[in-house]
Amino acid sequence: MLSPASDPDLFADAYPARIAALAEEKQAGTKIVGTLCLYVPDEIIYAAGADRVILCGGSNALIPAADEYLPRSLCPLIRSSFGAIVTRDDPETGACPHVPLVDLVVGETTCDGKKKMFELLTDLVPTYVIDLPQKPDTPGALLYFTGELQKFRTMMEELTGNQVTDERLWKEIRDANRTRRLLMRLFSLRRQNPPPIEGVAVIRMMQRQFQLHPREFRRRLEALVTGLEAQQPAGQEKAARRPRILFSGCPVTAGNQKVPEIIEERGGVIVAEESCTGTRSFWHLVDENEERDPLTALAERYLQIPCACMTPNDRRIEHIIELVRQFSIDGVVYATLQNCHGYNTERHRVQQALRAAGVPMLAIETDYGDADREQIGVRVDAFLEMIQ
Ligand code: BJ8
Repeated sequence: MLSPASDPDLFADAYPARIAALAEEKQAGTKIVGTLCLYVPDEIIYAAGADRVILCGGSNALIPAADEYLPRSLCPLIRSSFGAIVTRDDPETGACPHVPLVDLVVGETTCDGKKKMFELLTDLVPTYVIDLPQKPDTPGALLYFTGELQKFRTMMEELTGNQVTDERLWKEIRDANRTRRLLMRLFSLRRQNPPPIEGVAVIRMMQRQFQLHPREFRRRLEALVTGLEAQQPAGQEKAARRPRILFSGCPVTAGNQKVPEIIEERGGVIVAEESCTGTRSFWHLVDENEERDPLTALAERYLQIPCACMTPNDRRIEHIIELVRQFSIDGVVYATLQNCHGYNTERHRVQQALRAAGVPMLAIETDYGDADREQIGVRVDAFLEMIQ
């Protein structure tokens, strides 16, 4: 089984090369866009001839710089992301070499904390915000979001000086769907018992999805998936069977794998992640029927992402139950960040649905610090023992 111990970070070596490539691209005039959410369609950014990096911060060290501007009652993801931007030109504290390369931050109206953070960002860096309808199933939501994507398309044309033609959009849609299908194949392999790869290794790879150029990510992913598919299933291990865990909740940003690490160090194995560093990033494809308007096809797909900022969010509950069945889950670890009201409040409905399905759940609310590592470990031990 591929584990972080045997292969600490499957795509780590790609990051330094990526920074060098971004710097060269920027020198040559390519615009670099920074995003913080799955709802911003990469397809439009790449169709405009720009490049994209993720700005979601996972480092605790960047939070103090943000606390000069933001209340401590925001989630660590927002504070860390903001900290990376305010320290972008400081060689002492600036920890993310890709942040100073960004020409435009593209935000989105998801949770309140992010929305207000983007307002402060406009004083620091050029920032554009896409308005996301949060009742995705109401009549008019699709039309409204398609209009927002049209405005974003125009914005990208102005930024880059390139026309975002339908032809370019369809090419990017096809390419992004190829990556989604590869991820689907990777996750299908994890239905095996034991799975051929551990969860922490997958999570670290999924984090790279948002840092690397999609072409490079897809090339490496394809090699990984075909390699794993070529392996014979290991069959039941002689050693004790490890409890199969569904990890569900807030995104696991780079630098913040504490909870997944604890689960696997203590004997569980994560076989699927219901998060933005998991199924939410690839579960739905964009319709490739080129007789349609590509922006409508994109809007349709992106509105299906079941983030807790949506209401009602039955789609997410149904997806969790679907994953529990497909991946033969023994227990769900529902891991959230402190002060993330959406995911923390939605916990109750997830718990109810899992109880009705007879699946145990452990809820963990944490931050980016290490102070609660031992305490979480004790709770994970008890949970794994209970479900074994
Ligand atoms: S699609 S999860 S990336 S919004 S953890 S900042 S929700 S208070 S990151 Fe997210 Fe897009 Fe949704 Fe995914 Fe707010 Fe919660 Fe913080 Fe969050």
